[in-house]
Amino acid sequence: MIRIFFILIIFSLIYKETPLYSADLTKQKPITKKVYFKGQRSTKYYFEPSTLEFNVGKLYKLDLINQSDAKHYFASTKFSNSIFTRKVQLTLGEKKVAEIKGNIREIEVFPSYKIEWWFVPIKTGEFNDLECNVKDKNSSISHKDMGMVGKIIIK
Ligand SMILES: [Cu+2]
Repeated sequence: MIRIFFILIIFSLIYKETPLYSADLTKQKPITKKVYFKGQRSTKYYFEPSTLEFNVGKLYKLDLINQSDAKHYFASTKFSNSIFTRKVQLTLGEKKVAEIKGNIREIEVFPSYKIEWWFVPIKTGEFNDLECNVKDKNSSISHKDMGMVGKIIIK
């Protein structure tokens, strides 16, 4: 009888050590980062901060917040090729409106709105291609040429 108990205990210990589950990096508690789109027509548009840093393997919720008078793109091909997107989420106030899933290359946000990009960086690198290619309504100069550029670092 005692021997059977002993065997059962051994079995239960072996079971515990065997990884029968699989780790899902997208189910972590997210780290929130914010980037603001700022500026004014005919003068200057910019990302604040203009340098963003992330770590491989962590789940991030990046809030893209447009506080300016124009629509803007958050676009970096190299960055989007180095992450796994869990979702892009639209909320109005506290209310969830939509979740978009799949590969995302760029996001456009309209004035006074915010969108959340949930992702896990999967490759390290330094990317200097963050930019907004919208053209200024008055001058037709691209926001990129007005200063709306940035750098993303994945460590
Ligand atoms: Cu812009």
